[in-house]
Amino acid sequence: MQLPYDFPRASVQPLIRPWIPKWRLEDLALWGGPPAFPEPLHVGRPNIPDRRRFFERLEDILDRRWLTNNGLYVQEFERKVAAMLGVKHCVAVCNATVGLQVAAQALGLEGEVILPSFTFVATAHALRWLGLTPVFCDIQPDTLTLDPDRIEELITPRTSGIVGVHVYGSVCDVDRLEALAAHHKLSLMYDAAHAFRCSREGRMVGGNGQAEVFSFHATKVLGTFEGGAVTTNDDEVDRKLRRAISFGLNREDEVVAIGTNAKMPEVSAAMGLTALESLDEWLAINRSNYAAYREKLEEIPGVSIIPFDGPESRNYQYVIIRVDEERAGLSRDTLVEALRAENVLARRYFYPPCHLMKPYRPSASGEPATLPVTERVSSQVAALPTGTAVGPSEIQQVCQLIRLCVEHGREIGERILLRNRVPALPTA
Ligand code: T4K
Repeated sequence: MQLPYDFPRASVQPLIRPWIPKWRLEDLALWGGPPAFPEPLHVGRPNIPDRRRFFERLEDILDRRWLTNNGLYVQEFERKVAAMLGVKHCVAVCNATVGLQVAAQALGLEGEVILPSFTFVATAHALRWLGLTPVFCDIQPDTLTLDPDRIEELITPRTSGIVGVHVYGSVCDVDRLEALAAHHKLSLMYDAAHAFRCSREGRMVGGNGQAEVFSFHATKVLGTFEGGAVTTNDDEVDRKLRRAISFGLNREDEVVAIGTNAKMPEVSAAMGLTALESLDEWLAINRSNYAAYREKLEEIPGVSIIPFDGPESRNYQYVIIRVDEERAGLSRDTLVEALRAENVLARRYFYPPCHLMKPYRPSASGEPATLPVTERVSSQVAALPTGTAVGPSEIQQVCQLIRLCVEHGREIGERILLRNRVPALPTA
């Protein structure tokens, strides 16, 4: 199809972002000077695929006047994702939050469900929205995923399932979780929002447990504006999912179950299909950004990058650092404040942990959950900008800023304290 307009085809954005080099404590924007980057450097800047291909698909959708409800593009997207992940069924959905809900419903979860507190709040909200009780479990200090050794103590007669989260693409100990779930006759599903194209022991995420839920939100490595997918190898779960995402309809006018509207529209599927064509290129950029950060951060005391080494497939969607306040001389929060002043919009993913958020905090009479690893990690981590909108020179500058902050860690902390001190009221 010949389009009447011309769009740049490039899927990688040109990097024309000048920055101000900073070498001295006084240069920091914390004290009111200009930020290192005139334009903000975001975590989660979307990857933009080939516009011409996308607009061709869009024209086709409009020509055929089939905009949603299991259209041809959704079907093709589902087939391609299932084939890529080596899983039998893929059900495209409007976002991962609702995807988690329809998956939980398809698995028949009820009562209490065990999940990590160290996750984006959507995992907990999805369950709570269905009237389930999230029971928060601690994580392993190395993988940052559900600690299988802490699960059994949380199982009660009301427990119906476990929801693991492959946080940052770090894949849960799926074998041990599988064994635990089987032993206690619990359902098992995964929040795989971060784990598209990640593997464990050579097995792609997608077929673990009874269902896995991916996010294709704009900020994810593969974005469909909003979107997600539930994958499963179980025919019955697939059948229930397809019914649930479309109002519980079996046929045109036969409603056989409680359902919702969780369908992915054609425009999102068109975006997803176009994005799949650039995915390998984006993964390579993410990997090289990760390597550049790792190399530059290696020499900075107290700041470490979450390791993703080894032969596994990773999407490197998030570059996560951990700040050890003792060694770095400044806290994660102070470092994030300093970076944000420089227009490096680092994010505290995930802080606070869910169990300390208002809707999930125990009531005055309740027993507070003790999740020491979660609480420590959550106070130390920050996500740095990566993806196709970030290049090597920007990474170099971000790392230089981190180095500068760590070199003057204690002084920065003291100055911020002084600056924030409320002046005493004059006495009469
Ligand atoms: N489970 C887990 C473990 C998750 O992390 C998530 C979502 C879910 C489930 C639920 O998935 P979805 O229902 O969303 O499919 C963002 C995303 O909205 C959310 O999808 C993601 N995880 C979470 C970790 O991050 P916010 O509130 O932090 O996003 P926001 O709007 O601040 O955007 C992040 C940055 O990206 C901003 O600095 C600006 C930039 N950005 C964002 C958008 C949307 C852009 O440059 N362009 C854009 O179009 O939640």
